[in-house]
Amino acid sequence: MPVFEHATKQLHLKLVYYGPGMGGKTTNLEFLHANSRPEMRGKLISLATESERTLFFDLLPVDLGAYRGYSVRLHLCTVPGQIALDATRRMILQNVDGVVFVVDSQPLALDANVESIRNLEENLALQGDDPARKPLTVQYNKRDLPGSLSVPELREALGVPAGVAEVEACARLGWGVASTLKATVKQCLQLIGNPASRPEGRSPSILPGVRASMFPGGRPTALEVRLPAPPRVPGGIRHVPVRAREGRLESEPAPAAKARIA
Ligand SMILES: Nc1nc2c(ncn2[C@@H]2O[C@H](COP(=O)(O)OP(=O)(O)OP(=O)(O)O)[C@@H](O)[C@H]2O)c(=O)[nH]1
Ligand SMILES: [Mg+2]
Repeated sequence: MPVFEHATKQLHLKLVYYGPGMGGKTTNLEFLHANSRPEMRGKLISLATESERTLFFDLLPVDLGAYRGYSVRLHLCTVPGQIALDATRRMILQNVDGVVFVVDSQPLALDANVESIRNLEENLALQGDDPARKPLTVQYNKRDLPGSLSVPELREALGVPAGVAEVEACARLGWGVASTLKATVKQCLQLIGNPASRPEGRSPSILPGVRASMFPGGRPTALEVRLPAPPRVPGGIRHVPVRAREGRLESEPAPAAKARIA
């Protein structure tokens, strides 16, 4: 739910990176942190275990610049993908404005992707949100790995309907990371329209139409989502061009248990 502060002309958006464990959620935030202008971003706070798994969440505040006279402050969060940490995921999802679902494109991760989508739907519904009316971007990550499933294969297996924003990415090298963020912010700003016309405090972030559910076993029929023309998305995130593909990337050695503030 975007928060409007009219006295200071500020607009806050909370975006949550969701998806299976080890899919690349934290890596997205690390890349954004490393490649956004220092004056535009806050500290990246991460609480991870020895094996790099997010134990609680990652949080990165980013100033996006001005949108219709309001400064836009993004609060980017990741959930922990480990199945057991569901209570934490529910807590982090509260008041979410837009979701980035990070898909792990490897064949062995397919079941985990599906499980995570179901879990996202359940947790959104538990807090009273309609999953089919929440701004959403599907990021097909780890496209650099040989043997990855193709995007059409993943789209079909995960039931991603037409109308959902999709981005291919290699978060490790930064491909598609900024476009994923921009696609999600754009949807949120489309919903807001003119911030000055919104009441002070929180407003709901709900799509005006109902798209097909991408959630297996969810709503089977699709209605078109009709949105107004997209507004200009302010700058602030610098996308670093990525070098040529370098083949399979092995995981770096796991650092010791850490609570990081970068
Ligand atoms: N090859 C490759 N590796 C990636 C990519 N994105 C992330 N990784 C690696 O995948 C591993 C897991 O990435 P994380 O970002 O920690 O995954 P996560 O989704 O935050 O995992 P949890 O915190 O357990 O939910 C790390 O070793 C990353 O370097 C990618 O696009 N390509
Ligand atoms: Mg993580």
